[in-house]
Amino acid sequence: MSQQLLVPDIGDFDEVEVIEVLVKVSDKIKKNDPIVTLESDKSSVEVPSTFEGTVESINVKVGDKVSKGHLLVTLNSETQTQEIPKKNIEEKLPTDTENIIKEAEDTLVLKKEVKETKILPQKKNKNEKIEIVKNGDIDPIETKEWLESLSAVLENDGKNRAQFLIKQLIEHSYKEGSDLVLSRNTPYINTISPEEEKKSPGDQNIERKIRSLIRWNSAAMVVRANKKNPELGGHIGTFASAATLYDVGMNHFWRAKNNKFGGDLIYFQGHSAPGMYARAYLEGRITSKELDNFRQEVKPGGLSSYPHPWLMPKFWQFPTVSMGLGPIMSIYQARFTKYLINRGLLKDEGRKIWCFLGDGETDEPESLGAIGLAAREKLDNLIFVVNCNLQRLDGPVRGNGKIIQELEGIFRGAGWNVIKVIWGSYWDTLLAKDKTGLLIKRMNEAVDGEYQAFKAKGGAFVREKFFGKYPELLNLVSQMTDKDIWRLNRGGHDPHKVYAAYHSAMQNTGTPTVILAKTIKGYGMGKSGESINTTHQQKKLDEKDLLYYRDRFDVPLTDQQVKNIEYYKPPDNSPEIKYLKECRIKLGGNLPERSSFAKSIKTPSEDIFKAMKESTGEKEMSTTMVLVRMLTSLLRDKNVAPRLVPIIPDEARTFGMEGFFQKIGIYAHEGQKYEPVDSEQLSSYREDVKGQVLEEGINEAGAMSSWIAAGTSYTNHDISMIPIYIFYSMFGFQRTGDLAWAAGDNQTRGFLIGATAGRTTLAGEGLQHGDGHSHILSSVIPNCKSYDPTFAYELSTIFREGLRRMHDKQENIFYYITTMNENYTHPKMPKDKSVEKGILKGMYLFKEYNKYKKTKIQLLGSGAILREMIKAAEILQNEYHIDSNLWSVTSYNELRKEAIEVERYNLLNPDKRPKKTYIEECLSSTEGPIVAASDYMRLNSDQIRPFTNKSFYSFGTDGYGRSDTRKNLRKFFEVDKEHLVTYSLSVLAKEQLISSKYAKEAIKKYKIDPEKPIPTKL
Ligand SMILES: Cc1ncc(C[n+]2csc(CCOP(=O)(O)OP(=O)(O)O)c2C)c(N)n1
Ligand SMILES: [Mg+2]
Repeated sequence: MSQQLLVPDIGDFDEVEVIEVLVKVSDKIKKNDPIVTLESDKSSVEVPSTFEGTVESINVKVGDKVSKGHLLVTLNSETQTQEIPKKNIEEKLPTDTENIIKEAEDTLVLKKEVKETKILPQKKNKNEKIEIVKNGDIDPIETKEWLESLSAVLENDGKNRAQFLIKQLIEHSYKEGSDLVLSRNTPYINTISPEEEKKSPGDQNIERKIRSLIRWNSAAMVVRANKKNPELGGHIGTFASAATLYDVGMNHFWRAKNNKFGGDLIYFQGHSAPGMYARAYLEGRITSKELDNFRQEVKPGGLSSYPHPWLMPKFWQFPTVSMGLGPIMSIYQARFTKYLINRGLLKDEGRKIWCFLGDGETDEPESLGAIGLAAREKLDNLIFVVNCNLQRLDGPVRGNGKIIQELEGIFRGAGWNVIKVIWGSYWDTLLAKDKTGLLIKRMNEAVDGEYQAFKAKGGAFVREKFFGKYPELLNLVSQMTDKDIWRLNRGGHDPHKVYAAYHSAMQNTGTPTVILAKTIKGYGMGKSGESINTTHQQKKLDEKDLLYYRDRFDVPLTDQQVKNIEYYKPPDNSPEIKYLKECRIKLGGNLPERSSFAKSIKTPSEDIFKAMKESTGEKEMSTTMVLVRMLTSLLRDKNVAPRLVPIIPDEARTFGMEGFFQKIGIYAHEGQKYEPVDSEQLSSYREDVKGQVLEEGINEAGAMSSWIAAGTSYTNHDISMIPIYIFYSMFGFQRTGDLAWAAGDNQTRGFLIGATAGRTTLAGEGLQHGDGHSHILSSVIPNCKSYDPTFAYELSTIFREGLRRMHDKQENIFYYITTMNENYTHPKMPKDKSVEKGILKGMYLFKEYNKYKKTKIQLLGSGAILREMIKAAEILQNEYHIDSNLWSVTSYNELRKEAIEVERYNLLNPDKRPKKTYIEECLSSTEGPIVAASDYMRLNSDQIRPFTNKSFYSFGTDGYGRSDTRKNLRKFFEVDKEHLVTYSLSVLAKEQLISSKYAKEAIKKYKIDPEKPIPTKL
């Protein structure tokens, strides 16, 4: 039977243009196959078929304007008529909703029951004096009874029942009107009780020996480097505090990538790098010569100061040393792993993402800023380990408080599974022996400033200041020597406790886990750096300290060897090395190790980009729209389509990308539990567990982290993805520049699109939005290629080349491209072969004005300002008889990079024939001075000034932006056609090529005020 396919509800648009008809008569089409592409003045969207069938007739053609209800095609269809697909909302209520309803119902029943049976306590007379006895307890006997009841429950029915009852009590107290905020904190003791601890299967003796050797070698490499040259620096204290945390992971938990398994991903804390090298040395992956080249990276074979994949691309996977970036990137890594799994692109192998961070590092907003997302998205593949050595660089992290408790509250509140590893096994007996509850009380009371001092000042001090506060506690330790007290260890240094915590974290499902491990900064460094405020920067140990360190960890070196600061590596057939290697073999291989087995993605054919290379005729469109059109076309390329990862920080509608919502869906790990309010519309907000778009909300740092995760998927998941992160250009490099730098280090491959770009192009938004410098900022990143195209064919040429270089040829570069929201017509791509090459190299001759052959000028225009320059060239020709070469400069950054390379070559090869820079190739044999202008600061075009050997004048948008019309803004910043004409005339006069009267006349004609201050002062 015949079915009519009509234009569905397309939102607030009417009379939209058909820009593509994607079917032909007698084509067989399936449901959801695109029929036509419609384009409003802001966005383009494909209309999918709502039934299967054969096309009988087509009722529209390209260029037609259609509205809702317009007949598109008639189909001969076997199947039944179907409306625009409504969401697959199951009749059944989502489980969570059911649970909420059930909980509410239970509450009602409970409330009723309680009402009936409740014996109301005698209300206390308001004026009655309540006597507060010791410690705020008005009725210690009653307290005792309650506690005894709880103990009985714990003993008879276990901790779950006890927890249940406590939860009931809390809920009940709220229902009865108590508004006390009950603490999100648990006491200052380990989360896992000794009875619940999973015992390590490892050989503790041998593991201690191995750990001691790693400790020694890592300290030795820092000390040796600094002996060689104190400039080199390095850290001993961070790894000294974290050695056990890493060792337990390396020996028992972290699985490497191999041909059977994708590998766990470990974000190592930047300052503990020496420890990773020291282990790799024992494993035979790094030589002693390389250890001696720690922090001497200029010659090949040096070891990088911190984890930098750029510098050690076969070793380090994640750059973490700019504090806060590791944590946020790891969260989005865990989320992206789930994204790949949910989209069916990656096998779910239960891989984990571990991130190590310092307790001081948690003060970085990036460290904690995304923990809500991790809980919301149920990232149970994520484990944070916070090394709580209570110190940062200058001193204590929370001298007056307790960082572990603070973090516990924050993470618990966000919905994480929190495991505190505070006390080592030596404390277990004491805690069990203490029946007064005073030990926990004292533990709760002492602040981190005190805990730091306890580990700096010895056992007698701890006896006096910690236990000495209560006679009962003094009594508790009366049988212990000061040495015994000193040996009371911290959880993060106890391999049993750490093993139990890691094991428990591995079992946890439904939430991310954070392990808060209490350690000692500079553990083992003695007087020279254990738990003192200067520990962080300690990079030298004198002979006495080294001997102490050796003895403390029983390193089998003679005094002389210690004095020589020799490394220690047992023979390969020693039990230690065999054990170490066996552990890693069991866990699949070495860590850290970076590799990639990803296949390249074939560059899409030229056809996909064909439409972008044609003239748009009368039709005006912005480059942002061109980009969206191009992405829509790319979604039809079977190689590229599944790999595209559009990333948007809540701006899809600004950029006209809402069409993607319906077409490829928004990723949502729980699918869509509600019918979206706009479900009838073509661009309805469709969330889907297989959704492709990462809609990040207002979160540029998160979006950038997602982009990095996707752009490094080729190495971390062995599948290349093509992330395209689109943002307000002002909130890109300026906002998240450090992440962009880390992305370069990480060899991220993908596109950053600075949309609504240009200081005068995003007209109404003003000072904080008008971007006139993002290209300067992007220029500082060595492997970032940035472009400021004007026309559709320029943009599509650059984009295709990006795909070819990054994803087909697998080059470690990324692209920053600015797109604008100003609508204008786009010309056809010039035929000349040099154009494509020029677009990619940074400039090409757009047009030559050569009518009068008297006076000539070189005009360089970019991005939004190229069109002003075109108009200026026409005025100069028509009104002043001045010829010009008009160049479209797509990238000053690219031009400069090439020029400095050529210049350097020429200077270093004085006897060879000098090479020509591309700038020279373009400009050296041309006539007249150069006038260059862009919508960015003058510094942008000034970049090529030294390479032109000509008079060069830059114009740009230096100064704070402001909101106004584009015309007024361009006049204000002096980059409108009138100013460009006037400045050109003035430049020609200065070069004595024409009389100055023309410039003077133009200043008058265009009402330019020479007295107006420069915009940087306004
Ligand atoms: C963004 C950033 N700011 C500052 C530093 C300098 N810095 C390096 S380590 C450090 C202290 C680290 O303390 P913490 O996070 O507690 O780590 P720990 O060494 O104690 O394990 C500081 C301030 C940095 N690396 N990154
Ligand atoms: Mg610290």
